[in-house]
Amino acid sequence: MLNHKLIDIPPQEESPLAYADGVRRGDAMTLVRAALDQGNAALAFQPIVSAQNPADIIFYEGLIRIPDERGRIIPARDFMPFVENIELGRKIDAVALELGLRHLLAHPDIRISLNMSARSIGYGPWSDTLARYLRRDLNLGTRLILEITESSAILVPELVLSFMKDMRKRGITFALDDFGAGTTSFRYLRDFNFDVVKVDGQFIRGVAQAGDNQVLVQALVAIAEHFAMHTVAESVETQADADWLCAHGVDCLQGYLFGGPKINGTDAR
Ligand code: G
Ligand code: MN
Repeated sequence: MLNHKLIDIPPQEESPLAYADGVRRGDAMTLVRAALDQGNAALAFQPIVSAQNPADIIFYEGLIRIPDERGRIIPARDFMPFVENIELGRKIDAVALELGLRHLLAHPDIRISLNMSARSIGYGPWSDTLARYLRRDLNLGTRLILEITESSAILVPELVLSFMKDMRKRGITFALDDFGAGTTSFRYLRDFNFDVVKVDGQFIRGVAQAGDNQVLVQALVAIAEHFAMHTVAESVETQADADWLCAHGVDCLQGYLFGGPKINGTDAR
């Protein structure tokens, strides 16, 4: 893992957490704004492999990365929480989409998944970018997977449902990201009818040894199978976990065991 900090938090007398969070938020926003202005955002790609045959790469997830002032790579989890509910978050999604679709166009033999927030559906620059690429290559959608978290989808379920209906006509498939991490609503799970669910990494890490996680993963896989959704396990880090997941019917595996996110071959975890 890259050992980075957005800021050095000074010693604090009063309410260190609130203070640090406020500074981090401001700092994250400044970093993101600068990276977007300077065109410095990049996508890292991580393989998702077949559980039965890990040499078979099913698709790549594109993960947005921005450099800090010293050129170190900052992963999305360190800045997205601070910007995902404001326009900067929409801008990041639009840039990630543009970079991902460009990569997809340049590499006709691969499939790519891209993360999106449900809020971006109504953001002009995001939907215009998608429409522009789909016009340019009528088959591009068949190689595109859009990942949405459930917590994001249930904010605007009607909007997400009609968007999914439209985009499925263009061949796009949909993945429910971080399955199990939020408040899973079975009603929406059924209605959204995702093609793929990605089981959250917190249930996967160490699953071969952890009885609780084994029960939870088996339950999530049973639900997915019932609704004919493919399953991906996130954060597969050990061979023992991979073997357990494969033996319990998980279709695809993603994680450092098979390769971390890379930008042009360089590690970008
Ligand atoms: O929310 P989403 O699942 O899209 O986020 C994927 C994130 O998980 C990426 O930032 C990626 O760097 C990270 N990641 C990918 N593989 C692993 C892994 O094997 N272990 C851990 N801890 N994180 C991972
Ligand atoms: Mn994802």
